[in-house]
Amino acid sequence: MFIDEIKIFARAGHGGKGAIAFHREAYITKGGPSGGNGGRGGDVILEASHDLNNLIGQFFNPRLIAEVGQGGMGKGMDGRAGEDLVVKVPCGTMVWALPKPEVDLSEETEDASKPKGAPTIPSSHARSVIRSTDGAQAREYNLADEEEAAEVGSVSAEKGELVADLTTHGQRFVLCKAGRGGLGNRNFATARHQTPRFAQPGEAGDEGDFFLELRIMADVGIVGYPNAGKSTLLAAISHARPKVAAYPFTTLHPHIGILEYPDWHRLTVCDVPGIIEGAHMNVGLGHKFLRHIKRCKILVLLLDMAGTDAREPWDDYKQLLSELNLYDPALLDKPRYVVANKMDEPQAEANLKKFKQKIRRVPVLPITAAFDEGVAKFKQLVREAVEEAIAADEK
Ligand SMILES: Nc1nc2c(ncn2[C@@H]2O[C@H](COP(=O)(O)OP(=O)(O)OP(=O)(O)O)[C@@H](O)[C@H]2O)c(=O)[nH]1
Ligand SMILES: [Mg+2]
Repeated sequence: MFIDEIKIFARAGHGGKGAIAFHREAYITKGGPSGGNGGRGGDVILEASHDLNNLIGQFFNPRLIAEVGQGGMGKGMDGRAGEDLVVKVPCGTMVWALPKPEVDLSEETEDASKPKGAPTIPSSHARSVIRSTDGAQAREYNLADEEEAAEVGSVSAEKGELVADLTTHGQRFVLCKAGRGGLGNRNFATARHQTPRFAQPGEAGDEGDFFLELRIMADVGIVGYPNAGKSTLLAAISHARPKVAAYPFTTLHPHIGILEYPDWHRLTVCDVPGIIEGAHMNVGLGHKFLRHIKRCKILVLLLDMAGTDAREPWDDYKQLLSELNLYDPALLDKPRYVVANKMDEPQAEANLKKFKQKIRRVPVLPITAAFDEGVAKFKQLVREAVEEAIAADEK
């Protein structure tokens, strides 16, 4: 199961309460207040990790509750602090803070059976919204969804405010801050009030609903029509073993492969499901999974040059660009490379010639992914392309 969107609830630990106690010891009368302080609660912390590739951990454990602080004790003993809850999420996880449930005061007076002050939870928050790019669930995507700007602080009507973008391994974000422990009564003794019979309660920890969204961090994104051979290519260039089959939509969620070079250089490549005409209207698997190539440095447009199923490579190319543009025009600003696959098929050569006449400025690399032909050249091309893209970014 591949989970790239999940709603979670998080609550940091409540601070322990301060103790009310008085020193008792033989031969010491009126020993004075000795209530210790409560311990601090534990924070809920998200930590980006490159060992994970999806949000499956949060699917099975959507409630992140940190430990509470221990209360203060007599004899001046302070309570132990609650332990922080550190939850690992994959690199590329964006954290959206969902709006707090509204309290509808008008309903309170009408509905006497309801306890006072009970929050009215909008239906959208009432249950955990779990979406994945797996199978039929992918069709649940809301067509009205717009793609939001991905800068921390930006607000989306559906997902709330973007509070963090965890992109590098080890990066941490305090999702909910713990409450402080209360002070024990020994803190309140003064010359005029030597026996305070009160202490502070602990503070409540932060809590809230959050929406985690994964946008995979890969260097290269391979996009193309279904059956173009994207997964075959990924398998040829890396140790990844995505399913390859002669029917469309074999790949249902993104796969990552690591490209290794003799000098230990490494690149990550992302193979996403196939895109077809009308993907922006949710045809096929839709186009939501394209979020995973948003962070790629370069795009590889893989075309089936054999024109299987009477398709025209030029039409596929145009359609792909159009769908990418409809999803997010910024995708077309990325450096893109056209790779012509299935060159072993008889009609491929003629198709390639025709295709090259139409597309003059963009270089086309012919390969046969199934038989590893042109694959070494492909590896070299993407390496140079990624280095160029990084250099251009730094300028
Ligand atoms: N003749 C030939 N067939 C190929 C080549 N590359 C892939 N194929 C075949 O094309 C079919 C589809 O390959 P996949 O790698 O599953 O295609 P895909 O683009 O990942 O398809 P989806 O996951 O459905 O989007 C399979 O039957 C492959 O064996 C090639 O270079 N030559
Ligand atoms: Mg595939």
